[in-house]
Amino acid sequence: MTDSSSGQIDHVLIEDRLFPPPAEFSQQAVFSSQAQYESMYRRAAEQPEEFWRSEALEHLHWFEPFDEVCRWDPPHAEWFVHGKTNASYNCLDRHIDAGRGDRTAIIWEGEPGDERTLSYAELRSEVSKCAAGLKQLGISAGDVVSIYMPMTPELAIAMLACARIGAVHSVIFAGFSAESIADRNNDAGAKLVITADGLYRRGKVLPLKETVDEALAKSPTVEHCLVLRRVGNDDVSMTQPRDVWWHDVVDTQSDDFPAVPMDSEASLFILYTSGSTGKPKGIRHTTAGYNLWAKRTFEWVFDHREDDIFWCTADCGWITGHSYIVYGPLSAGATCLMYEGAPNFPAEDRFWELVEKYKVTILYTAPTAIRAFIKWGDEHVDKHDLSSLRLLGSVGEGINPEAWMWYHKKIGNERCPIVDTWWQTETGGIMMSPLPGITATKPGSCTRPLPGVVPVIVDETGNAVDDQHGGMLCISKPWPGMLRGIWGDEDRFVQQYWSTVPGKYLTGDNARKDSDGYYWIMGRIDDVINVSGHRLSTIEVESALCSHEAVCEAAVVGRPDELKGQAIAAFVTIRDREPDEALRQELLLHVRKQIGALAQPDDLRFTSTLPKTRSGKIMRRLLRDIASGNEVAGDTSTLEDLTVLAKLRDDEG
Ligand code: 6R9
Repeated sequence: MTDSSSGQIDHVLIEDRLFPPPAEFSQQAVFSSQAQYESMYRRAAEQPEEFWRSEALEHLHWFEPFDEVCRWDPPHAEWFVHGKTNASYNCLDRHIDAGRGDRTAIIWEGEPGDERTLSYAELRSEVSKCAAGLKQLGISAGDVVSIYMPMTPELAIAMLACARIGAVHSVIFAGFSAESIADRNNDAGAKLVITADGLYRRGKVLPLKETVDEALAKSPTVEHCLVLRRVGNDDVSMTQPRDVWWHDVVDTQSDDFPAVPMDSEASLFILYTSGSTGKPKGIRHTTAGYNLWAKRTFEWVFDHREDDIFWCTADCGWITGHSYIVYGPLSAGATCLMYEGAPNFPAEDRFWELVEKYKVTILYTAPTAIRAFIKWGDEHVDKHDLSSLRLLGSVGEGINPEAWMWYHKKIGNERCPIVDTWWQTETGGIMMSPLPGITATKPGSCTRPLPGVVPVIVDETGNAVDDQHGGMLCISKPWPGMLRGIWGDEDRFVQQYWSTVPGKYLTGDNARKDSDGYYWIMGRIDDVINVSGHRLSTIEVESALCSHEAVCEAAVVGRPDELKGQAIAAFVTIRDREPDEALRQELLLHVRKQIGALAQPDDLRFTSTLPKTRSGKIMRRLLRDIASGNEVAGDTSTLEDLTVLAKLRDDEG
């Protein structure tokens, strides 16, 4: 351990397992030698203009060429200045122009088991009709359209239709409340909301339109609501002339609507992320830079090949769905599986049934799902043939090494590389990840930065820390996919991301670089625990707990302590065993053995659930309040299951 007075984070967890890529994978990979990566990384860092000029010319369609690659006036970047392109053109027309319109773009399965397949040509027809429908509803370039829809092809179609006419989409995850929708509509000044008559979730129908109606009562800027018939709920109330049906306005249009040439820096979308307190931030991404970043990171990290069936299990309501269901894979001409429903409906093997049925080759999912699969038991996996899989990905949270090992053994059959991809809504696409053909992976590390990403880890004074020490992760150079702002809030943009270390992008995460140059994300800056002057990362203590076979999930937080400054409180869910005092003692001892007495939790509570965001991230902020015996403060609108807090209090009793 090190002296923590400079604000560095102590690193206590040792992980020395190493998994080189299988030879048969490397031989055919996009990146097949370390030298290829090194030279590309160097070119991107040393001659960014030249590097990105040729990337942009090769990988995007240009209606009008750009005259400058990057104009960087910190914290403002413009990429491919004065060029004109269109993200929907890059996702659709480009492939059709190249004679590949018959290729399958989207294979979709609904929760009840209905199926649809759309070729690139068919998808363009649908997108064109929707674009024409939007025009008819008075939407033009620059207008904001909120999309609150189930995971149907029409959700992707609506996004691409906005892009086609230059409207700015703001996708709102279809689990948010009326209040949250209204907040987002009002913040963005949305003119149109696209929704559906309902959404299937675990066999039930959720009344989406009702929720939207409630939101629209408080959304004065919205002029129209476009409603897709998904569940056949004809009882939905349609307020004339505001509300119109998709089948009346979209299906009747011509299927030939040309993409509008858009400025490189025209806003493509806004996506709201929860701040820890206060109102959500509308992260703004623009056209060319984002599109290029989504495409290239998809191709690099997922080693995309012609015959792949790529399945990203995220919802389009999150950035992962934007970049790796829609813009990345479609720009790359990939075939994607899109699934509407829950992973445990009708049974806990639904994902594995889908992998087997559609012969999925690349699976991209989140640690929260992996932990749920572990909890549900291996028998659900064992029922299915997963031999089509060749590559696995993880995103959203740090993946605890034991969950990584389960994913590697049980899903990957020890032959599929795992790409643990670190990135954020703000970064537009993946920033750090193994390249599956060349990177030897270490469970729990997102390994190294992609070409164009220049990370630096700093202490509280903004000075770079030495390797092996944890500190705040910043990005020192602009990259094409970076956010361009927070919608309508320039001050917050500057203050939140660019003020702590002037001129560098502050990610809000802590990280450590090891002696091989691999990065280890150590959790959010706000979650660091300070025990007797030692600053500990939540994830390391959690991973130590998770390495005990009885533990399924763990969350640790600091609570005030008179002697030590902070004490460690752990919340643990377990499997295959009844929790009791003996197990509690066993777990405490286990942590002590794994990472030392200093990191041993002072409190350890068993719980049946942990509070999570709607995208499945553990909300440590709420646990901090509970551990300290305080009322839960701050915004809880992103909490997935509001009953969790009550349950945690009950567990306490
Ligand atoms: C893509 C996405 C971003 C935050 C990020 C970090 C956490 C995401 C991670 C990871 C460790 C990974 N995070 N991927 N932490 N390892 N591979 O999730 O975007 O919803 O904006 O969240 O998620 O804390 O800062 P977003």
